[in-house]
Amino acid sequence: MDLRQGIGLRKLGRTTDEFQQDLLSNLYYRRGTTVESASARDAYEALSQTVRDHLAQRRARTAAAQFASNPRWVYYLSAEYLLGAQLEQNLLYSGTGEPAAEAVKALGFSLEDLEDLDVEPGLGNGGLGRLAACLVDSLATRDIPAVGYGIRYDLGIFRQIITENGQTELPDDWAFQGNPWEFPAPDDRQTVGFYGHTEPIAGSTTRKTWVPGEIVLGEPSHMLVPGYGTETVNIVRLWSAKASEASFDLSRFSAGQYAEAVQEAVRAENISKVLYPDDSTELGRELRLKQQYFLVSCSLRDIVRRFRLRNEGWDTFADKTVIQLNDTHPTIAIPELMRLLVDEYEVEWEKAWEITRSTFAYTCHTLLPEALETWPVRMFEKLLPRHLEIIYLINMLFLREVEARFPGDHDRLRRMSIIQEGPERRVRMAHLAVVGTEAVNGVAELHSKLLRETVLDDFAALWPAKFQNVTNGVSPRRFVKLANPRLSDLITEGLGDETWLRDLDRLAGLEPLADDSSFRERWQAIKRANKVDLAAGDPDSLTDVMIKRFHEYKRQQLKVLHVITLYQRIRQNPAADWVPRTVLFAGKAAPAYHAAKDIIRLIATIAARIEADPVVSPHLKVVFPSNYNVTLAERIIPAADLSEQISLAGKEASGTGNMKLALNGAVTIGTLDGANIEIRARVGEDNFFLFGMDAYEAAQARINGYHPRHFYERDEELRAALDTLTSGIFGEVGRRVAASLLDWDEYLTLADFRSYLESQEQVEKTWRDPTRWTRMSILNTAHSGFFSSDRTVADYAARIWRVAPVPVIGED
Ligand code: T68
Repeated sequence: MDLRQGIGLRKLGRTTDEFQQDLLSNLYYRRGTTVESASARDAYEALSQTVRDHLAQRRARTAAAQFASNPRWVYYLSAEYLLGAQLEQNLLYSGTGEPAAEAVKALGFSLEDLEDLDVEPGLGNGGLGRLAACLVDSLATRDIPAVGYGIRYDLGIFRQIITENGQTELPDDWAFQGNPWEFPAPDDRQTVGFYGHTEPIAGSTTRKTWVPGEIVLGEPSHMLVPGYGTETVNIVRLWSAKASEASFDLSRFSAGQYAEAVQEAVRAENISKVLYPDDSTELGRELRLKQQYFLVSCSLRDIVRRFRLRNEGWDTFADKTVIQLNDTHPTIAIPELMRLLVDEYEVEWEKAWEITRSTFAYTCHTLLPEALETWPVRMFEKLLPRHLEIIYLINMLFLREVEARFPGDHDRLRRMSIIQEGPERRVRMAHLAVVGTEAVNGVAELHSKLLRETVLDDFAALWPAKFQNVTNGVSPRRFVKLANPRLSDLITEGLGDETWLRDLDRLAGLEPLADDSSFRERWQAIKRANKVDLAAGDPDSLTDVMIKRFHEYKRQQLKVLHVITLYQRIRQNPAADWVPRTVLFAGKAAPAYHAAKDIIRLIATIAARIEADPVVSPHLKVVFPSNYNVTLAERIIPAADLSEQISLAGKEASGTGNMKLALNGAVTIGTLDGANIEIRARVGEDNFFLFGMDAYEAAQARINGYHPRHFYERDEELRAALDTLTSGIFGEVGRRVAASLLDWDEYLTLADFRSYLESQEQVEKTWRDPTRWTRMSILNTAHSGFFSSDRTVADYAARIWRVAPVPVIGED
């Protein structure tokens, strides 16, 4: 039997009977229980294993086909993955949904009951983490040989509870009851060094020996990443830190010093203990740098191990390997690969540098200068002494190149250096990432352009061809098919088949149906049914959603000023014909980001006050469900009428929630920021509510001297809203938010207020005409096909990775 070809597996059955038999085997042999005494958890575990086995068979065939074709592999390095719940997705992707539902029913449960037990691994903060998950989905769907590498945090993004006091954070012990979707692979564990010192090697000027002072083990496990409508199943490999045996101090234990005996082991295992709840603000903690190096060191050794299975020379490494850096978090991979090649495998520095540069590519996800990672040189020196030496050498050679191109331009050298000089010298990770990669991309047209013109302008002048744009995308499987089954069925009926799920441009075929009144009615009825399911407010009200991380640049505070204005207008004229609205906020703030937490608390306070107000509450409701995550997003998005994308132009790199909402027929109110611009260009100006300054006007406004009080004084309603906050009726927190807007207003909220309100009036005018609104909604869906992450992956594959699909042949 030729196991390499994946032959010799008993084919798993897809009929209800066969599925039921497999489910029972898992219940008996793996759970060790019986039909009579099976709990919901037993049924959930047995079901998950049965579904997993179907994917594992495809995985075996995928691995065989991919190995046989000896392709260029895509390795996606990301500190974050927000994979979402797995059961429902894997039922869909394995095509076992129907037999599973039947088999589970025979056990006395429903699929929905069991899906409630399926905990989502919250291994990320926001858009960057969810993008990683959409890209691995699309890589598999496009049959591209790929592995995603990440960290298996014991505690994911904190669980959030919203009360009138704002946000409370609780630990998220997501795998407390085990994770049935994961395969441990202890044989592939790696050893990671930290601290220590370096020693010269006789006869070499570039090679050194690094003698680490601490050793930690990295243990991998992987989750299966199936493609949709194809046989490919790729993996995401996640690393857990484990203490080495030597770190247990037996003599201390014997002396009764129990805590001291395990101290070192605890320190080692802390590396993968918790995800930093950080979104865009730099957090200078040594543990975070340790996490980054831990991910990089384990993953690179695994990549090298896989490469060496074939006994090919280093000359072919970059032909067979492309490593995509998801933001700068894994950028230490650049000096780490140099260290492996030069110190451990004795490759000449120049050769190693050529290999390294043609192996890596870097995606930048921000424009906020404070979000560009830098690390103190002294921290690097202590934790990664050899890497710092390598960075110095890379920098010296790089600056020599700059000097040759721009002789005597010392200011340019200072600006471009990987090392930032000053009282505290720091390593600029974005500069290292640009210098050490073949391609650098932003995540939306405007973002990529602003990167070239502002943050990375000197680098774009030196290497114009290196800079590219790859606009983000989202998985239509998760965010339309799974999240919105009613709409998916209607789309399939409208288009005649389900191929749109793999070819999202086909949604354009819905355009003529926007003029079909019976189609519109059904579209509208689905939106309403989704609102009933969400149960957030009156299903006939305009459901106005702002769902994203809390950050001042995203301007939840602008939405708050709008809500207060509506509140006051209604109170002044209760009998008028108000458009009923349900304003839904959801999202988390970093626990140390006090200004963002203030805004959450203010919203909770306002929501309670409106609820208690008999004059206002019939027309306006504010809701703030706790613990926004992928699962909750999948419930809110299908119910949304209006999508709030109101960041200050030039600050949101792309946004991906904007795409998910448009695909589900929500109409956007937004600024010319990030991917909003591309959404508007596609859905059409008439089907998008635009307001506010553009990125150039916003930058100019700051330069010309921005005075928020000027807007306060000139706009009566704005003044009333801010005075209300200052009056204290919404608590001390209202005062603080008002003061920060009046005194500084970093993100020009007050400058865009009037334009935003006018645009909201257009929203209401349109809403009063259901035919017009529903047409807009349909056209948003019809013209959002471009925002599939399948297209994003195709762009990376063609322009950055230069890889082709490797199809996996099915059994049937
Ligand atoms: C987001 N970034 C961008 N960062 O804000 C968003 N940051 O515009 C874009 O659509 C998305 O990336 C995908 O490209 C983030 O989500 C983080 O979560 C983050 C995490 C750690 C440190 C810094």
